[in-house]
Amino acid sequence: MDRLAEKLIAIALEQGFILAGFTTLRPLEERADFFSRWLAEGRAAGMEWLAKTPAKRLDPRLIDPRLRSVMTLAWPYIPPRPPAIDWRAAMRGRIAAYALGLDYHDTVKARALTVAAALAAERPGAVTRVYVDTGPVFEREWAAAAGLGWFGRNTNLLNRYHGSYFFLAEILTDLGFDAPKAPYRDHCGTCRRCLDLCPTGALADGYLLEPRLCISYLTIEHRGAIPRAMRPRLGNWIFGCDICQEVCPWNNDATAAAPINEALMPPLAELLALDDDGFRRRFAKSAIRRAKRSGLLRNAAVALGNSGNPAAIAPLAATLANEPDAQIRAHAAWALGRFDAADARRALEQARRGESAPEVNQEITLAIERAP
Ligand code: B12
Repeated sequence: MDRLAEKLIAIALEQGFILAGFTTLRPLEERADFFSRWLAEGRAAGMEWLAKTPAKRLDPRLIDPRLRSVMTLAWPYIPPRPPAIDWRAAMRGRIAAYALGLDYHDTVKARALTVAAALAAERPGAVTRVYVDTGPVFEREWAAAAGLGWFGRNTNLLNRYHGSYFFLAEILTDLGFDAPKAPYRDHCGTCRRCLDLCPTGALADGYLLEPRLCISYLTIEHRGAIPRAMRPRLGNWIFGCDICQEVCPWNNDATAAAPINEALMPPLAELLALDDDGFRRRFAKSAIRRAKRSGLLRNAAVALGNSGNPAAIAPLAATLANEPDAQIRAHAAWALGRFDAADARRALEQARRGESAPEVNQEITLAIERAP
């Protein structure tokens, strides 16, 4: 490795990155068929931005023809260790560990920009373009090619010492850096825990994820109604999902050493009561704002329905009666329909008399009929 590469890796580690490497940019020809099939099958679902510039995603030099190589970086986050409480009794939701604290798009990008600035200081005039999930870049592909880890069966990038609880960032540059001599070996072996234990069956052999079944997609990216058949399967996940990482043996040690974190399980009724201002104040700097208030409260209503706890009926009834957002009312109606209880039925019948949105009325009717 040349001296500049070594120096930049040292700077990246000083900044707090745990892994850094380099590789040469090239067209990802071996992924072209896979990706066009993936798009044609509608797997991008509501993430229409994934389909926008497929050629650039497959060949970053189309972003800027001067680009020659990439420095890839991994930034760690605290693995999930929720308190061992019965979420149904406590009516607590579950959020993915990556979403705790400040939004990584901002914090990690700031650190990567510092590394890019160091590169530019060493080689004045060098072109640098920094991404942290902020452009048409197949981030895991470049990280794997740069030797940071292997493409796991759960489709996350995995490293033997760091598992997968890290974010990826890239500095694309016109400088030439060498790729590692040998690829990082695949260590999934015959393990299929992520495939077997995904509650919605979103993962299949062949590094294949079906976002339309993935809880992470449904709770973060999906807009509009959550398909009825999927709602019971979300359990209490209200933003993202960590199951395919939690069950991965390469994450065991890190998880066991992590502190218990109450914030992974926010009280559902409290979330359901957030108005626009409350949502903005609470999540202004968090990745959770991506779901918007409408998505997060929709998810909280579904989780309260899944809790089976009769104490959830009162907050759901209040939402059905007073919530201005029809999508949230519709999911509150569905959730009330999960309870075989007189007060849930009364709330539904009362709401039906004043409800004007057809999609909410339909949910109310199905809920009163206690349709599956
Ligand atoms: C879209 C997206 C999602 C979507 C789709 C996920 C997916 N697997 O594609 C949804 C919303 C579901 C999602 C969920 C999550 N995501 Co996400 N996501 C992205 C994003 C923006 C693009 C990914 C992408 O290009 N998908 C397109 C499809 C085609 O990818 P794919 O289905 O995995 O297909 C690839 C493989 O199948 C591979 N392939 C095909 N054939 C073969 C053959 C062989 C031999 C091999 C090795 C590979 C291979 O090629 C395809 C292209 O790489 C990236 C950031 C980025 N710009 O790269 C973050 C990113 C992948 N996500 C990230 C994270 C943290 C998550 C979650 C863990 C968040 C959470 N806790 O809820 C989950 C994990 C779910 C999972 N198992 O993937 C991190 C992953 C970090 C890591 N260590 O890998 C990234 C890199 C963001 C970041 N900057 O850190 N995500």
